[in-house]
Amino acid sequence: KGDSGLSEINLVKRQVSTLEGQLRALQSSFSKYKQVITFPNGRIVGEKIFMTSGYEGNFESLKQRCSQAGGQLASPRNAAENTAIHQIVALYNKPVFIGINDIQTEGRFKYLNGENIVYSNWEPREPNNDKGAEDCVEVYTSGKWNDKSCGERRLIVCEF
Ligand code: 291
Ligand code: CA
Repeated sequence: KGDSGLSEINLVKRQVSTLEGQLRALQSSFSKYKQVITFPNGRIVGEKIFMTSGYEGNFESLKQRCSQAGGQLASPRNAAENTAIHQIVALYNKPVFIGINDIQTEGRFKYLNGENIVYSNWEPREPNNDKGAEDCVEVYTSGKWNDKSCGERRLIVCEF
């Protein structure tokens, strides 16, 4: 046996340090790719990426486009996520529909998965279900929310 245990250890040490170098290179490459893909139409918050393609359509059409792309309509669950969406709204100067609605039960706003919302950012006096016909939610250029008819056309923002 002799010193074969020691040379095994040295072999593993060399492999670890090779992997450490490869990991550092991958991390720096990944961080550059994140910068590139978010310029200028995307934002990263934690694990989520928010992105617009510039497409505009009604709620159903936006929902379809996002899932077709492997994501879903942006569904802000906290202030940081709302800020990211607001920044995209401000960039285009166009309000967006988000993945929240009260289609199922008037006045009970839910995410697309049916869960009750955990965060909101309503404009004062909203939601008002104007004309009894507002079940979708738009983010104004102020970042505040308004309930709006799902048939209106709005800018798309998906989350991935
Ligand atoms: C008023 C408010 C909103 C409402 C909106 C729409 C306008 O804001 O009552 O809560 O969602 O009217 O009813 O609809 C159309 N088609 O213009 C108006 C300010 C932008
Ligand atoms: Ca409204």
